[in-house]
Amino acid sequence: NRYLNVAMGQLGPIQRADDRASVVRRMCEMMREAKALGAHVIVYPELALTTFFPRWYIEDEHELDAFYETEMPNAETLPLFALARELGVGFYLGYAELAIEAGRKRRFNTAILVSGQGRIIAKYRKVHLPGHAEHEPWRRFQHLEKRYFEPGPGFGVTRAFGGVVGMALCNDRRWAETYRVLGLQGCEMTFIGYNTPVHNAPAPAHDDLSLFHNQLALQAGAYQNGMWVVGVAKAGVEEGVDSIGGSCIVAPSGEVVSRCLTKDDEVMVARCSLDWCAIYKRTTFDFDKHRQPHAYGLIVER
Ligand code: ING
Repeated sequence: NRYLNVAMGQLGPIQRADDRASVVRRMCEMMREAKALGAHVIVYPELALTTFFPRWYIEDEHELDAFYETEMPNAETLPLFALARELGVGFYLGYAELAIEAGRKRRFNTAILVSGQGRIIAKYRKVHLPGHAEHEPWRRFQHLEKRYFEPGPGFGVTRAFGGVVGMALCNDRRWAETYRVLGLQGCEMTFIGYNTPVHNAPAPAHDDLSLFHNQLALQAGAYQNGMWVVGVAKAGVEEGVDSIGGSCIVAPSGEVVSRCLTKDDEVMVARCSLDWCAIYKRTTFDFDKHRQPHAYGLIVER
């Protein structure tokens, strides 16, 4: 049995004044906890180094740039990479990426996969950007991911931790296509960090269902593709805005095998048998045997 011991590194709120060093200290403490619990890898949230800045309409470009990383690792995050190498624990980390490509500034909502040797082995740029691109003052708070990020090129998998691992970010988890594209590449476990406000301005009636919808999406994706799914929140009240917790680890059966119970920094673990994927990928979800792509054209037409 290929067991992968996974830790959720759920973060509580990060306030605007909390510098990256203080957040990295929190994450290092959680990595030590995860190691003590036998974890091989720890999953941190989306945009884990700063407060969720897309909640604000930021006009000054320098003010906006301050929330992005121009290189990774960098001075602030090096301690996390060093600890990963010292403990032999890998990690998934979400952050805002500012890349200068062909002389142009490009901004992505990014996640990286780092090995137990402290080396970046994969990078993912968020595909599904929720919210809006222009200032909408009618909202209690903004959700300007369509303004502050470009969509990434797609979903890939990496051989790591003894299996086939994939990455996604936050809103990606609500779209069946995310999991299917990973599943078609043989993905056995997907890491997904998220920042999800309890209040969804366009549909306030859904606020009471925000935890349910989070878990529903993760469970459906896992079961329908015979893969493990690990969803990890940045939770609690940041600058007056409350975000859900609900971090959980879902088995290929669709069952939740571990969850965080608070809305603060919290480490919870699960012993995940990657071999458990096979009984779903070889029966109910044997894609080659059962799928009918000729009937699915609408999904990729604009
Ligand atoms: N956040 C939210 C998410 O998809 C959202 C945005 C909330 C969209 C509720 C729709 C409904 O979980 C991010 N960062 O994508």
